[in-house]
Amino acid sequence: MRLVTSAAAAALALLAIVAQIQPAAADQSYQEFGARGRAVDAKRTVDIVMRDNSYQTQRIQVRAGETVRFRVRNAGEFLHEFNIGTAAMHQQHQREMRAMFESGMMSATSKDAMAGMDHSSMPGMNHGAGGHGGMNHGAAPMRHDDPNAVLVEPGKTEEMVFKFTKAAELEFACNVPGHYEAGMVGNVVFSR
Ligand SMILES: [Cu+2]
Repeated sequence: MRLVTSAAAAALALLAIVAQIQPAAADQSYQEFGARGRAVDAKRTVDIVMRDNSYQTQRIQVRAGETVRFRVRNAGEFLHEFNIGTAAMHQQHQREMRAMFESGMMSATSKDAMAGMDHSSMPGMNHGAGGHGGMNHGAAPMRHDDPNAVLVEPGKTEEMVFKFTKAAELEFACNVPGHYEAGMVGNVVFSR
């Protein structure tokens, strides 16, 4: 019995280690409450206006099962994000974003500060040859393709269609370094 227990403990410890070394880019946590939506299923469009550094709206109301089209406009002068997740997910994403800023992959005004540079030889970038349209970064942890988040450069508007599959305690937030702390966060409220 003791042997079984210690074996189980060892397995748990190993799991904990494996969980820690999982690449952050593989964060699929959003699947616990949502999925990429299809535009054809969206019966409602919610306009989001972002400024430096706040959202015009502090609260979004949705229903479980609903697909919403978010039209996200950046009326500020800096790069901003509209990301739907739990507080823990935002915290994790803030660490990743900070790393991207520190590495120069992103800047205060650009989500792809290295566009146009030849960085195909950089380790971990995996851009392949050609086809670099600024969005499709393959395995690089750019997260441009996450169904629950969109990065919008100053003056631009982007759309994101998201299906809320299950009620959860969610926030929409900007994880550009310093912005969440400055108050660039709001609540997603599920109504029945
Ligand atoms: Cu921001």
